[in-house]
Amino acid sequence: MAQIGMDLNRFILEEERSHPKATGSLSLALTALTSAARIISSHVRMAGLADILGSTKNINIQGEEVQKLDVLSNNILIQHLSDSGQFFALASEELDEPVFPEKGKNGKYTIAFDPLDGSSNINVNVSIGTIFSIHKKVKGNIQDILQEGRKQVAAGYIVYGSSTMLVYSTGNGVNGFTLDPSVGLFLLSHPRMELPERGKIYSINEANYSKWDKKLKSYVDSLKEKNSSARYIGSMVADIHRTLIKGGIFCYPADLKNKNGKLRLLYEVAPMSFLIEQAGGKATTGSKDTLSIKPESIHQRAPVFLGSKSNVEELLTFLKK
Ligand code: AHM
Ligand code: MG
Repeated sequence: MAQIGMDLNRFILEEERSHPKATGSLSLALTALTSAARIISSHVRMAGLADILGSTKNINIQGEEVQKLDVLSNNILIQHLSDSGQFFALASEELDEPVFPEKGKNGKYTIAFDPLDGSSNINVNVSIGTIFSIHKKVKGNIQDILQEGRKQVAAGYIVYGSSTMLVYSTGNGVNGFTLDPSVGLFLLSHPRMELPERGKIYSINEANYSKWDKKLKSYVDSLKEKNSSARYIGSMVADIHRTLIKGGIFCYPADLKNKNGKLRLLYEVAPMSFLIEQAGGKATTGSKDTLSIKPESIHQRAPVFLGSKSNVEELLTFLKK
């Protein structure tokens, strides 16, 4: 059993040792990712200052052009993940097409990521995050990126909140690590995260109520008659982080305007569903298991309802009525 305070790199290596056939590639892949996360975190922490220092024609004090944080985060991830040599293909929310790094020709994995989710919240100092989803390379072509969520070998997020935390799973439970900024290490702070069987919080953008179908309306109406609380940050990473810890339900449904919802299957819905399931919860589109959808394109969207088992099952009874 891993000890609270264990360094993430040691945790990754110990997990690897428990798989006798592991070659170390996944450990190297995760290590590259966590290095990028530490650098992104330090930029996010400077966001307010960077804006002030960069206000004169966007040139900072070092004479460099100040990049928008989501572009910067994307560049940092592309560079670290490509240089690691572990990734055959990379897909990012910020890029129309996938990248096949020169150094990753023999890489065993593909990765899809949202470099800075919830970036509209940067200017108001609200939590934002990075989300990632890793699959094995199968045939060595673009189709390898378009695999079902169920086939993920690792998934997780980094939340840049009141502290920076990395939460991830390799299919053997979910563990959370908090960045100690004084030494630059992620330390195990939340071992074996598990959702409560039921929670009282529901999280949905109710401004879209008039566009929902009537079954969803009646579900949300019913919650108001019960002992419920509403919380909606508008940063998926932060909303999911709360859901993992406190339970309840998070929803981004399809509606009259967004026929497939808003969130992207590959780098938002699938990795978060994987974590929620690994922590004992449940994830659905309302009609099927989110992890069983075979993606057809990189930026495809999907409706999602996820959280504590009992809350999601209750929602499904409304949707079936
Ligand atoms: P982004 O990837 O462009 O930042 O958009 C995704 C974000 C999620 O973090 C959040 O759950 C959702 O958009 C909020 O959308 P809305 O403002 O429609 O409620
Ligand atoms: Mg996003």
